[in-house]
Amino acid sequence: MARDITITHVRVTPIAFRDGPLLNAAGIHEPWALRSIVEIETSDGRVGISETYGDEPMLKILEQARPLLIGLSPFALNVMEERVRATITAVSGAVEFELAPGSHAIKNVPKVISALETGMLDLQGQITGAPMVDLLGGKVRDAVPYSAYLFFKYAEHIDKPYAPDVWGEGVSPAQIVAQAQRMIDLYGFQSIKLKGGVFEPAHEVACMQALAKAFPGLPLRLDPNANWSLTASIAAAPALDEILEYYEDPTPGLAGMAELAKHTELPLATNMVITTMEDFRKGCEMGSIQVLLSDHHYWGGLRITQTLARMCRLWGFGMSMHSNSHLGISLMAMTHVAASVPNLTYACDTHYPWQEEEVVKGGRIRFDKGSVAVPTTPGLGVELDYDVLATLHEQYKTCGVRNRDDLTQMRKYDPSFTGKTPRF
Ligand code: GKR
Ligand code: MG
Repeated sequence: MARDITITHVRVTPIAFRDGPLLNAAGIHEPWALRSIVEIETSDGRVGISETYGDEPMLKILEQARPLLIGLSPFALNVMEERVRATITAVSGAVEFELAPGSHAIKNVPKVISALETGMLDLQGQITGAPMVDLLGGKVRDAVPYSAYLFFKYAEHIDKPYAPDVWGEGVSPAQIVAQAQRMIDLYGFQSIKLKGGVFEPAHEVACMQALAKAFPGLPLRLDPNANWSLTASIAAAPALDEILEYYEDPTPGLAGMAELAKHTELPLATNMVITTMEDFRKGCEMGSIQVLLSDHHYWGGLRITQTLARMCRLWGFGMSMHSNSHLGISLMAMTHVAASVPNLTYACDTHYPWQEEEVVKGGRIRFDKGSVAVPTTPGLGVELDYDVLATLHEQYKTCGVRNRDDLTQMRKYDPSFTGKTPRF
């Protein structure tokens, strides 16, 4: 009987995988990205899985949370949430989004709830024979669209820990167009996002104009990660008004975004100024945004993502999803929840094309015309490849990275780099 099944073990395995020298507002990606893989085992021998941040503070709170599940039914999501809230310390203070939410102590509780919820939903699906999306009310689409997520980048890491990636340098408008072309050829994406906040706004606008020319009709977005002052964001708006589908987090703060909204025709999107329900309320009052990028990893799971989607519908906001460096377990969790959201108005972000390694059986997840098919098999629809898990864990042990730190990495290239924002 399903109701007799209980959770007997929880394992957390930190992993490290190769990541490109991708530039952003904070600096540059290190050669190794960290994640952790959570396995939740039941009395009848099933294993539910999830993927989350792998930074040290995250591992510490996952370790605190592990015993909370023992003896619990995989269906007891509400009890799990209560136990996490009662046990995990949320560091209080202003909620400021960092590019590395894995180290973000204010989001401790939702991050842990999300990691456990995904694994428990995977188990529920396996037990009932239903794909995870069915436990979320069923799918409203058969495949979930993702966008081509472009980055300015160097050709190789300064530390040269392994052979350079196949993408080459991505700095000039022509190189960015070539990067987009390659990504579209490989995955069929039908919209494009450029991670900005790296070079002077005029250069980034020129790259967007080059993309608009090279891919007429394809929706485009630019995300400077709040590294542009309000003045710079307003100045860039007229040129961008003509070519973007939305303008993502150009400038910091709800007030800055609200002021910018008066100077642009573009919808303003965010994964930075609204990361809590309190921000959501304030953002509505202030008119700061028109598109919310959710992320189940730090908002508190798949079910709260559905709540956010309902709130976005109520307020007439568009909705999409944010991403950090991740592997296939996260991609599938995003795909299940995105398939359940009727008002997913824009293709989701994913860093997936930048990752060469994969921890799920069968290797890398396939994209067809830029979309991932929603699994029809029970649960999450992917399983762990234990040999690869062991290899990626070994890489974690030897790589030396314990917390994502794009700033320190950037200082290896440019010792005078301050990381101060907004920089432009
Ligand atoms: O991976 O460099 C990156 C991104 O900048 C990431 O850290 C951001 O959180 O992709 C993200 C975003 O949309 O803001
Ligand atoms: Mg963003």
